Amino acid sequence: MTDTHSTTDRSTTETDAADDRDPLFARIPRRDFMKAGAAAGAMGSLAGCTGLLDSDGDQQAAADVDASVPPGELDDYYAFLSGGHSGDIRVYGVPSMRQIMRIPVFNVESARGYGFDDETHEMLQNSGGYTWGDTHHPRVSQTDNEYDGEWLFVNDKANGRMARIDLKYFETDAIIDLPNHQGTHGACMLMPDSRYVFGVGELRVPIPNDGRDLDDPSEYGSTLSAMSPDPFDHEWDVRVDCNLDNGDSGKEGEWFFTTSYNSEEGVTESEMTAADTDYVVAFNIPRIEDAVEAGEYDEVNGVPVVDGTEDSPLNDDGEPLVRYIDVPTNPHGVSVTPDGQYAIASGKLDPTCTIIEIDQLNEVDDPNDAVVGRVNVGNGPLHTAYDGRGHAYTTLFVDSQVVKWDIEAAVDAEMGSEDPVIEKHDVHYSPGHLIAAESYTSEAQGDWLIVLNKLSKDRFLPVGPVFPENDQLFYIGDDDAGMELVKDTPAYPEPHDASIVRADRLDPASVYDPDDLELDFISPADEDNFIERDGDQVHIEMYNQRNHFGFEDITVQEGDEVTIRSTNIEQEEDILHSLAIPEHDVNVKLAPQETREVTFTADEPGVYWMYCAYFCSALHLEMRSRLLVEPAD
Ligand code: RUQ
Ligand code: CUA
Ligand code: CA
Repeated sequence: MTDTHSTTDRSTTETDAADDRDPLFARIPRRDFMKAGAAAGAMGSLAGCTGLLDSDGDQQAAADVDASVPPGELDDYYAFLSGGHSGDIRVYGVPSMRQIMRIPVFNVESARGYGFDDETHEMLQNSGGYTWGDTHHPRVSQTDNEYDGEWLFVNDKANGRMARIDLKYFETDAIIDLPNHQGTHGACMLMPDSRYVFGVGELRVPIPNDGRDLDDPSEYGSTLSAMSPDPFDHEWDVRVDCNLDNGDSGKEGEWFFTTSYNSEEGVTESEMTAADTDYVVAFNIPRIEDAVEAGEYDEVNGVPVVDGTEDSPLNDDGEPLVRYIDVPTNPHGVSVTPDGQYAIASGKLDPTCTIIEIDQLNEVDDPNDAVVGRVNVGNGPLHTAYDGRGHAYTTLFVDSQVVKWDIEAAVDAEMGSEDPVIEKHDVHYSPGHLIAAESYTSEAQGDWLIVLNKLSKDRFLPVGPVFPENDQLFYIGDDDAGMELVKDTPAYPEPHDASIVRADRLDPASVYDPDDLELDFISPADEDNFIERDGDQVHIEMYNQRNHFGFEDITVQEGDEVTIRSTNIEQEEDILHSLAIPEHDVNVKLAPQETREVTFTADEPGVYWMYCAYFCSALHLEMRSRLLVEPAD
């Protein structure tokens, strides 16, 4: 053993204040990472490393990194991964890559009763009534360019929505339907303080999309939508003619960047790939706010829409609202470096990444003069992450590799040079996003990197023609040894992006605070528990606990509309109950101190056993009461 390294110790040194700030931090056990030099040779070949080259051009062996988290120990990081068209968010621990939880967002999900109780059902109904969504970009709120652990926001690429997840409860608590979007793709907040949540509209449509201009694509457009985080409200849109794809924020509260792959304003693949260049679109947020303030907008679908198109009079003066920077054809990801200096766009159809110096946008007349570098990374560059030590890591979809390159070297090198490339590492296979720990903040941790591969091919036991994705964990903390692949993790389709957040930045509740809930707490006191009839509506309030519901029998009439409100009065963490009613599609989760309400129609006479679906005690199966539905006369 030649060297010892502990990621936990590292975070402790950097943030001693965290120990005082957050009692959770103290609960995270210390783990030592052993890097055994003796094992280095074996690991190098095991990892299939194609490339860290030393000065003589010889391949170096990667070091051995232990990413295991033994039973009973906790991870150093949370990773929040999007579930793609599963519509949810998955929570992993890093580095174990154990899936700890799923958070349903745009999907109805029975294990957590999401979409079944009246509140979550109405939230889904009131945001369009869709039964699915396509989550891509989960982003955690920041204060001073650091994760504050308050909220997670995520887009719905399927139906043009944004959702907010409350990280106190790991639950979706608000969804906004963006009326001028069809397909909200990129998602991010305005940094440093998450003042706006941005949803980036990908698919160009007529605005409003009410039957006008059906076959006149030149009239279509896209918008960038801005929402306030809390309360979660839609504030304004900016309209552009091109499409918009991925997005990321500068660190100074001024610029927000998106890519556009359809500057052609085409509708077919060949039209959308016709031009040699497309855009990075840079939105000047204070200028847009001024325009909104001055009433310089049209209201469309109830939303102030500011004209940010290239010919807009608002873009005429010395300080345009929106700047259009030419980049090689059909770019995809754009991400801002942890120091806030550069926005880096990945070329997708072009083998380069383009480096834009953000400060320059306030200086130059021609926004193309803000382009300070272009590095040739390889085929199909999609997304770029950072280690905080001056390196960028870009996924190469076509080459099935991750390429590590030096950002300053790329600024110094000639445009299109390969020289800044340090290392290329195979991944398995066809990577989309990659995410380094806290790389979306100014506090990039530089230890773990997750690569989200679209194809897994031969990496797991076969499960039929629908393959899992492959989320690969890399250790990137040792620049001498190079990137090291440490884990393959199968993923249900299909994660796109993620945020990796130091565990001590979150402070989740383990039981509900009844004051946080809209519905009143129902105690076991007699006066709290009642069955009330008003015409053919029956309202029931009852508590529940191990091992019974507040009423042993509830009798209603065939055709009654029945509302049951129930509180799980347990104070002990991890003791959940539920209220499930067979043949009535009723399935409400009740965590400790939680109150929920559900409404259904008792449309068939008979006996129905209301039961608890969480295994809550040895008498869990006996935790059941009867719903007696009397036949109508
Ligand atoms: S975008 S990799 Cu939303 Cu790249 Cu999926
Ligand atoms: Cu309560 Cu099972
Ligand atoms: Ca194009």
